[in-house]
Amino acid sequence: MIETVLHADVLEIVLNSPPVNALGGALRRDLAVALRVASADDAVRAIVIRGAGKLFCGGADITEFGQVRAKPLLPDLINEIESSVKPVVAAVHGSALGGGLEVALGCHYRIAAATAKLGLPEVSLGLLPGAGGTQRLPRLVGVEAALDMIVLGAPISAMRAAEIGLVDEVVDDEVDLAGSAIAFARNVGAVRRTRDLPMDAEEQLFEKFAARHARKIDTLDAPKACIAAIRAATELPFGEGVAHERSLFAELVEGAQSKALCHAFFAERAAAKIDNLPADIALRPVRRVGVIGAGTMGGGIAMNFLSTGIAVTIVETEQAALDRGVGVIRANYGASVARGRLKAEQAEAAMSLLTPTLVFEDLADCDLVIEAVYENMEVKKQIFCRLDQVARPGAMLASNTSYLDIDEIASVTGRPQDVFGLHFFSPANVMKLVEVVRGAQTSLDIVATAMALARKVGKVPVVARVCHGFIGNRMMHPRKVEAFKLLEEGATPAQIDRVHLNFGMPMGPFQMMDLAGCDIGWHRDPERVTTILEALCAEGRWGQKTGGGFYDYDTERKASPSPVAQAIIADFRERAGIVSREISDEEITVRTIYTIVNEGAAVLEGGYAQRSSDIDAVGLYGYGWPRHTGGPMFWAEHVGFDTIVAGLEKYSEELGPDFQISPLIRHAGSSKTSLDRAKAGDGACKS
Ligand code: 3H9
Repeated sequence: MIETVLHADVLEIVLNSPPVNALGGALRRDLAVALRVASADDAVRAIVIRGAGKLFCGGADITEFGQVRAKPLLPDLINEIESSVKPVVAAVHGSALGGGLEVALGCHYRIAAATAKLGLPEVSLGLLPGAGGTQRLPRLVGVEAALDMIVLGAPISAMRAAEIGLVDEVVDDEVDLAGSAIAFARNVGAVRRTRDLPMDAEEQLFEKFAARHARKIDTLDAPKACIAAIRAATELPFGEGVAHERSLFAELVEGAQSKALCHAFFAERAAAKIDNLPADIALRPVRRVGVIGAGTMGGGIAMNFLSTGIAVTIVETEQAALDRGVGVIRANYGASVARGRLKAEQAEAAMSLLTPTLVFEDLADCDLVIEAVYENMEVKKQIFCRLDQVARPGAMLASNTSYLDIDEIASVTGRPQDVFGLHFFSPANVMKLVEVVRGAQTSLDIVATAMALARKVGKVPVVARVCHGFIGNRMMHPRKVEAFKLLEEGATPAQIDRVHLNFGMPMGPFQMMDLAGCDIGWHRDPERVTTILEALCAEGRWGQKTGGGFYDYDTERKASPSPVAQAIIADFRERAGIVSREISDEEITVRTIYTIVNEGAAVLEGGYAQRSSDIDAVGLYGYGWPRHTGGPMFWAEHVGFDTIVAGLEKYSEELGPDFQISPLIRHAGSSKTSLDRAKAGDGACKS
């Protein structure tokens, strides 16, 4: 856990607790012992604390939250570091996050490698820095910079840290950080305790900050508590401020939002794991990726690889489409450069890795080929048939289909073991979710390679099995069906969308349709009107792009309720002989949110997802499900599966005879257990 090396009169203490040097009970105990030994040893004049492996420290051990924590507690340990009469220097490389940065703040000086990141991201776990961070950081860097770091939670670079006074020296990466820190510690004069630094702040700073970030803060407990704790730093002596911070932390850690956000953190990481994967499985090398189709999806997919330094061959059938696709990729990079998110030379480097071509045979040297053409089984089969002739032996062959049968696609090739689904979400260069769809014959090393590759390009991959719509689209399907039925029965688009916005979704179903285009999948015959959607399309209301869909849009694309759309809906009801009725928000919640949960349970029950937290990751990263609820399955467990079932039963008539309550969710509800346990524990519910 702790290694110590004496360099003449400076003791180097190394935190060594893989994978992230999290400050669990054992590491805290060993660090406290090392500090006491150093303080008692006359040969030691100064101390350096650094991390082994790829980072300084990832913070408190999140798995300990909600349990009795062993002494010393982190705040006490950090007080002990700060109280040392011998200078203590933190040498930060990789990351110093959360409790890790709080340890560094307890040290008297901090030096950092140029590539290091420093942050207090506790807010994204529904917490605040609970080991003195809210009291020390504002004393060191000022209230304004502290508010940014603590309330918004984004880590900063070593350079920025030096600018605001968080670190005392930045060391180039080629220079030996430990050596520099030891020299620094040897030469530094007296100790300098952050807790003793003076504190002042302009009173309105807090109000201004809260107003500026109202949208981010509004429904969340942690950002408000962070602001309150920093305010306490400006009003109370250090000791009292720390006590206030501690009580706010204790409240948050017991709260529903923090539990949900910690669940989301682990759900994302659990999703990357493949059940029963042999530890020694060899991954296939992926040096060049082929993308078939340079449309919006193909271009977005290509960008993920280009941005990570992986060469891409992109194939189209016509020069104009190819030029258009390459133009969009170039424009997207240009926009990132203009916004300061990317350097011009990085954009150029990415573009230089792109090979556009009209020659299908150019895919021959690709290690992975991703087909991204429109959703038509016959077209996809033709492409895979051709791909089978062209691709080199061992190449991984993926379809980006959103719902088609991967096994049927694989069946036209002589190598079904190499075929799988790689379902990106639109816009593919932005959305984090990727479903890695494992066909009946897909070999395990392909799945493992695809998962690792997706992580490498910054995605959150989730393993899915073949079913219509896989995990995400299948789970969300009932929401669309019920939203349209509710519209027919008497609800308005704005009412249904409001229920979803209040729930925390970034958009309601009708806002989403207007954004994507109401005409997607429309048969283009204005005379044939059998649904409200067809009625809108027939009137040229195709969504934002035509200035109107379910809502009207002004030139800035700002939405307002549409009397025209309402009249079209009313006319449709009249023709269909439907007498509209008042619909409650509760009914909308049950029919468009509980039904998502129910379908998610059916996905798990059928074995199409490995675990219920994977379904949460899909909701969070593919559909903007509110993170502070933990995802659809976690939220439902919190609400109570029996409550979900009771709601669905109450509206069974409205849901119709085809709607089935998942036996798994019933079982979990009646036995008051989790979905995973219900699935594992009861033979009747196993898939
Ligand atoms: C805190 O500090 C509270 C204090 O203010 C007050 C206390 C009183 N604990 O992400 P990776 C696991 S709150 C336990 O894949 P990377 C992770 O689950 C904390 N486990 O690696 C995974 O396990 P597995 C504030 C942790 O290299 C493995 O380590 N700190 C923790 O891509 C590898 O993780 C944060 O919010 C932890 N703190 O990224 C930082 N961190 O292999 C949270 C990670 O079984 N951590 N694990 O799946 C991170 O952001 C990233 O892990 C980090 C490394 C950037 C450090």
